[in-house]
Amino acid sequence: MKILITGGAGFIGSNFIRHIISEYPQHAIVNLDNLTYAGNLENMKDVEGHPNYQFIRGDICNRQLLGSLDFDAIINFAAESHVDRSILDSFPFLQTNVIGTQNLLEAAKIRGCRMLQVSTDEVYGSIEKGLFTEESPIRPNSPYAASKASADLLVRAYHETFGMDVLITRCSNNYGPYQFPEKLIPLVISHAITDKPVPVYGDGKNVRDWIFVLDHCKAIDAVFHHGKSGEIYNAGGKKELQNIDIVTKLLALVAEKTGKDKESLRHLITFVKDRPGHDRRYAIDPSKIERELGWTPETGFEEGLANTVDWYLSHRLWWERIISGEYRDYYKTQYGERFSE
Ligand code: NAD
Ligand code: TDX
Repeated sequence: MKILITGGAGFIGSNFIRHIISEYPQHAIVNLDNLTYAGNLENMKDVEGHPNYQFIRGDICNRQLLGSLDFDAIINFAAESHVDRSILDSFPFLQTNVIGTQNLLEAAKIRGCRMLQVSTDEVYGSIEKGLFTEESPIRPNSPYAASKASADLLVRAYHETFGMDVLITRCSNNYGPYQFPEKLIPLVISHAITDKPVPVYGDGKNVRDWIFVLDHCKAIDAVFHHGKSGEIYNAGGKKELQNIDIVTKLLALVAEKTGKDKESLRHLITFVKDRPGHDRRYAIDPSKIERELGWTPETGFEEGLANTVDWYLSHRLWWERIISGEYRDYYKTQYGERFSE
């Protein structure tokens, strides 16, 4: 089977392609990615030249390009993925996450093929107690989440209207190798290594459910190969933590692995102005995918987090290259005022 994987040069997409290439020698992969600030060909270095792998630089909003490609299924990872950036400027989010997804649906419709949409738990909004199930209403609170929810609605509509073979996965917060250092975990690790202030939004008590990226990839694999058409599957790590606790854990891990002083690293924690519309808690019930497809998260949180810190320590050049250039302007816009306050 020839699978069109979009956004495969980003964090989760690149981990997913590596997983598919090692587990499914019968699948050929076409990675379509337009290499935004978050796309990085270095993420794919180890599969470049593999006979089952092809990279095409292109935009999922380009209908003509999609019409010219040959594939038997689509898995859509391509997205603008950072909530803070969607607050600074939501236009690229609407363009890629909504229009791009619609283009892919059209391309899948023409070819009569299966399409899996990689979505997020953020579409459900915030929950104080209990867990979100696939039946929970969608109540997105950020422009990012609203764009992902809109895409999910289009996927649903194409199934209902055209009988298309579609699937949706909604996963919680991922962490692991190759995550862009604007996201909390790699941002904390890189700042601890370089002794920079670690910004914690608000009171630091917002809760996220964390999952190791390979477990997310295995969930998508299970849904793609065995999921029931038209269905939504939640995937989560069953590991809820307040931000301040995960930040403290990461600083302790960096201290342990580098010999830096633990107390000095703790002093890097800087509480800054909160993210507007900041969801208080995400918590997801993955029992449907566990029951129906036999998937469950396999990587223990302590093990996954320690491996992640090791990866950033041994791939310093990878993230140092990223945090120069365009990243500096973004960082100044996003954090400059917050730190001065
Ligand atoms: P990422 O930002 O690291 O990667 C996104 C990739 O998409 C990049 O390679 C980028 O170049 C590409 N891209 C962006 N716009 C494009 C366009 N118009 N055409 C082609 N390619 C384009 O994101 P990620 O964290 O790997 O997330 C991947 C998917 O998983 C997203 O759909 C995101 O919403 C979803 N998701 C992420 C998380 C998480 O914790 N990171 C959790 C749940 C769901
Ligand atoms: O500097 C920071 N300080 C801070 O306190 C950053 C970048 C984040 N935070 C907080 C905000 C969140 O409560 O940490 C938490 C995690 O933040 P992010 O890493 O930005 O992730 P989040 O907003 O939870 O969204 C992520 O999970 C769901 C991904 O970026 C999305 O793509 C995915 O859909």
